[in-house]
Amino acid sequence: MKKLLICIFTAIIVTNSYAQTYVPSPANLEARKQFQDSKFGLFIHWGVFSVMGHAEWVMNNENIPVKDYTKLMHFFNPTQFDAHAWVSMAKNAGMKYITLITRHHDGFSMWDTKYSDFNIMNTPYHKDVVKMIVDECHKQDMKIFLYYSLLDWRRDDYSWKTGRTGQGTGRIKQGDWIDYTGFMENQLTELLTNYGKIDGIWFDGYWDQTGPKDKILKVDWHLPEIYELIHKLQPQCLIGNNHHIAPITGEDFQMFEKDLPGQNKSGFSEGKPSAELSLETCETMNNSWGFNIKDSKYKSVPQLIHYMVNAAGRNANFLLNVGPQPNGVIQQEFRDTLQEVGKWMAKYGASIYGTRGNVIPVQDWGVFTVKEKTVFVHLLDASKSSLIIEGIPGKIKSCVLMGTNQKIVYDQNKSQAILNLKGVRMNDIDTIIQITLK
Ligand code: JFZ
Repeated sequence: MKKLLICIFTAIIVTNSYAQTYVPSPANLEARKQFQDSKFGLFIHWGVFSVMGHAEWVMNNENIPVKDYTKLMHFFNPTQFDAHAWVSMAKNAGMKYITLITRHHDGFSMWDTKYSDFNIMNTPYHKDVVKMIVDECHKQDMKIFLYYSLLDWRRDDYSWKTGRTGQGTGRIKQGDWIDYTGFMENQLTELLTNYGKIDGIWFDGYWDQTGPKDKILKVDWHLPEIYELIHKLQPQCLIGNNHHIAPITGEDFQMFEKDLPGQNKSGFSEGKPSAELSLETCETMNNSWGFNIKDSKYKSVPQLIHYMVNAAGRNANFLLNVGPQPNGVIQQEFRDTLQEVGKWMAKYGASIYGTRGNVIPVQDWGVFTVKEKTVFVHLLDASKSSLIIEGIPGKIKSCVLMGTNQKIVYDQNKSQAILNLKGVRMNDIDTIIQITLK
């Protein structure tokens, strides 16, 4: 009994001290830097929901009972899936990391897990997709992040009664929260033990247990324990959580869903961009995350490049999503767009990779990215004939149109630089002026 009490007290002290005093390991700090340098990633929303072609919220939106939804498992057979082709596609698009759904809100596990029967090994496909993709990423020097949903529309032990969603999936039994959080810890332990190096965990679903108005949390997510577990298993592993509030202790990057940091256009992102954490924003290629056969509202190549440039200028990575089809093929429209973005990245990537944003304030005509002594001016508004720039961190040595020898006429005084763009050939997507400082 005494021993047990001591154990409980130490556990409380350890978790509390973790919650207050998370000190990222040197490996973690280095990983944050590399993450910021990588700038562009591929988000993959894939699972049994893909079979229905109505995106990843179908179970909730169509109130499909658990016992019926479970049947989808028997139809998931992506015979044309080719991990090598997917990772190569991301590489050719100029992406440096992949964030893969391992378990979305429908509770389907895309890997060989001991802790749920609703998993990829019980499909006709019968292969560990997480392993196939992680292995291929390791081979191709692509960083790999794993998306893991805190919310579950299927399990009885999830606190579904207090949830905002998942009320129509026919659950009757009351949740058992300790069982549920233990289940998540077991699954995360598998993911961080059996697959080699994992670069990050991308949590989602926290918001399900907050009041829509009061934002009061209805459950204890056990985040200090979960975050500590992850950092204990893999100290370099970066933790992010799509909770839409200010970062919580133990997190290493902050994410903005369908939003440039600081804009909160979606109304989702209430947390102010953090100055210490790495930032990321994710966006869809059409209007859906998971495969949606009815969605053909594709964003154009210039739109997506603008989004990436705008993210980089605000010091954030861009995580661009695809929702692969149930046969394992990523649709042609997405592949074509990614190929075009890749061509742009091959030409102008030096103005994006390894740079930092927010060094010079964002303008209504564009943004700046900075790398050591180089400032890249990204002019996204081709109607400008001159630019007045305040806050350039040094004296200008040279100023050229990126990728050419064409000199830009400029004048710099103490407070500002004026660039004269008369006669400068504007680029339809992004006119990049490369300034080298003394
Ligand atoms: C979440 C997921 O629900 C979605 O399926 C996708 O994975 C995306 C990247 O992240 O999006 C949200 C987050 C919050 C709400 C809705 C969708 N919300 O607060 O209602």
